[in-house]
Amino acid sequence: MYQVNNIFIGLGSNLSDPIQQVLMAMEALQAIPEIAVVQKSSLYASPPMGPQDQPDYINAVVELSSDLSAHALLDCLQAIEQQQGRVRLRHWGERTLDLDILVFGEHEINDERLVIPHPGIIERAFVLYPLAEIAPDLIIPQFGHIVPLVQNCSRSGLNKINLDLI
Ligand code: ROI
Repeated sequence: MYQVNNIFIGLGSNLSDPIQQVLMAMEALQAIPEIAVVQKSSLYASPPMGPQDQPDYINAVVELSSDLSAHALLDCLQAIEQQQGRVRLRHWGERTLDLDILVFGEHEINDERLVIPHPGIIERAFVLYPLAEIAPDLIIPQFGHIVPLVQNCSRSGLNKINLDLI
């Protein structure tokens, strides 16, 4: 197995104490022997994309290195979602925890389980801004350098959270 660097995971929650959901998911990732958490973004609050009659989200991005395949990593992410009691009430609706593989090194994957790079990256401020915070030089396969992507994406009410105040 060889190590893949520049793996980026998006974290999101808007149910059951979202800040704790995201922090616990970061710890759960750190506890997996085949995964090294290289960087963690700040936490961000954002209004929902999708139906507006749901709570605001907490979002963050982490950078990993791992010798897992993308599909084995997805299995790990889904196990963490389940351990944290994932519920998802409706399509584009509220959820306890969402963990998405945004970027998997240079790899491009498109099959029934995974589309990588994640197609939502470029239109989602709650993904792009935390990603740019920790990887300002990132070049995303298919989408290019992160700087113009961020410049073309309105913040849409995204706010960095100061955890010292909580
Ligand atoms: N909206 C925000 N702000 N953050 C999310 O993580 C998020 N996740 C989703 C949908 C329902 C699209 N909306 C979101 O899956």
